[in-house]
Amino acid sequence: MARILVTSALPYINGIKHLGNLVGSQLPADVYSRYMRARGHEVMFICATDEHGTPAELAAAKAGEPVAEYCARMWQVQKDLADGFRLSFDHFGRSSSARNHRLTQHFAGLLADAGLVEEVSERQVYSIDDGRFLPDRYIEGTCPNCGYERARGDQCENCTKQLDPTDLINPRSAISGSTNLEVRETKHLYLRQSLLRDRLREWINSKTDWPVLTTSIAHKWLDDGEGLQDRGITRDLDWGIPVRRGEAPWPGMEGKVFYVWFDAPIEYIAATAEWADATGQDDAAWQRWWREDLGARDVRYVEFMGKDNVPFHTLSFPATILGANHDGAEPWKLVDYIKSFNYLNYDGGKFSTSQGRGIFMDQALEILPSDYWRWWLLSNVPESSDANFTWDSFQGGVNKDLADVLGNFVSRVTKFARSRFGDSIPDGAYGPDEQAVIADLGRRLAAYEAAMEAIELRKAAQELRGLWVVGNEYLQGAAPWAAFKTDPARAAAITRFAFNLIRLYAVLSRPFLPDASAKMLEALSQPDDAWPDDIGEALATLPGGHPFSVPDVLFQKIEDARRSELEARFAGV
Ligand code: B3M
Ligand code: ZN
Repeated sequence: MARILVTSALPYINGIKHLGNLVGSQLPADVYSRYMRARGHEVMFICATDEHGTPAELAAAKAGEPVAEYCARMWQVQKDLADGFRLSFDHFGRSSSARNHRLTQHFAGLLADAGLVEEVSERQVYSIDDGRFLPDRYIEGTCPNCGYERARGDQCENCTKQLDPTDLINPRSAISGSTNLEVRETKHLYLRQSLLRDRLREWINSKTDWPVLTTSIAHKWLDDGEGLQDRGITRDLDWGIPVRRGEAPWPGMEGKVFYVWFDAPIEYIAATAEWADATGQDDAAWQRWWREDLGARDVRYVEFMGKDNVPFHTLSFPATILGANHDGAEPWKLVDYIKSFNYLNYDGGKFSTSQGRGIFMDQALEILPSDYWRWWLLSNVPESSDANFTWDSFQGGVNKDLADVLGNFVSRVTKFARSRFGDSIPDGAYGPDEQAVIADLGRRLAAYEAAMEAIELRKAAQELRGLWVVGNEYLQGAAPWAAFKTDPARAAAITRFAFNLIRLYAVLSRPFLPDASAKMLEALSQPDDAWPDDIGEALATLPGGHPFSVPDVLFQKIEDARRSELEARFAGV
């Protein structure tokens, strides 16, 4: 049994996330966590809202609410949606927690003690019309790297380059749109990441099994030298974690807060501490996940994120972790594997919050239950390239995979058995046809497991579907409804085998389709639901005489008229 720490990129607090956000971190992290739990491993699955910085302030201002109240309200909204999508976090924390305040200040102190923090008098863009500095997202302009016209002050979302507000061409205030800007001096703390370049390079070079998407982005910014420029880790903002050096004040930094990208990844750790607090445990309970000297050496730490977050997780956050142990102070856990994703597009274009284009998490759940979305999103997850959501493709995935293959199998078997054999599974011994299916399923299960271990989720979804198809083809060929007329004993054996297939599918599908899986197990009166070691044995679990019920239809088909109606409704303005 292994110990696996899983984190999903923390969704910003500034609004409800769309399906592109969901499929780029939280949902794949959930499937992986569920799978690893099912395999008997000890899993800690952590997520939280990312509440600081300019996105939170701007969104709260727009909503006309004090930022702290806005964040508390939106945390609950995001938490409810996460529950709705059955995201099985061990803890869904808040980066504004007291734990994160303390831990972020603690890390800053360690970095300062190691000589990795310097005070820099820097030139920041000041908006004369807004009467304030414009850090990060408070400023927009043209990316000097790729020419994208809506780059933000901290990063270009088009080419992923990390930016400084003063880098932008044609800058304007994101608050007022004003271009009446000037550059003023202000003092900030800088993390001297450049001193860690060699260690970071060595570390990244050692990660030969990482997805190319992850390492290519890391190398792009590592090798051009710019990604590891020393960067400001403080801001002139009110909302955030006050700058302190551990527990001590930091002279000269009064009234300033840490930069959101400094405290957000630390929240992965702090949220684990929040979990320990919430479950009435002591510090040792969370430290054994994060501190190498306190039990975390045998933990495998896997991060999930969209590609725009990769620079911060391959360079900035590791710089914090490595820096904290620069002179052997505190050995915190570095990530072992970073699974990153491309973008999901909506009908050939970007999802857009401002234009109401695409589907947001709340809307999705109003239309159909979460399993429908989980299945389409995961079987189309943007792993090797960007993916594209269309209603046509969604309808196809739901109708063909879920309704026609899995749902239909469950319904045919249970209804047939009810009409011929009553309310318990008939008994019967398996023959050569069943043995052939067992051999085929054994090979396919191995491929499914290999894909899950490698976190190749699109492939895993295909393998899972393949497993369902085998059952359907078997049932079609064995035709118990025909056999019943000539050889009822044979029909009984086929039926018993088919019930065992339902149980097997419920167990294997659970990481992808937790609700459907629960319904299938319920229809089988909650049988043993352990992951199969041996397919032959697994398919002998349910004996003759075991009670069952006929479940409600597992998956409703999406009719053409409904698809057209949804297409029109979400086309945007
Ligand atoms: N909140 C960005 C995003 O939602 C950011 C991730 C933080 S992970 C520590 O894409
Ligand atoms: Zn760019």
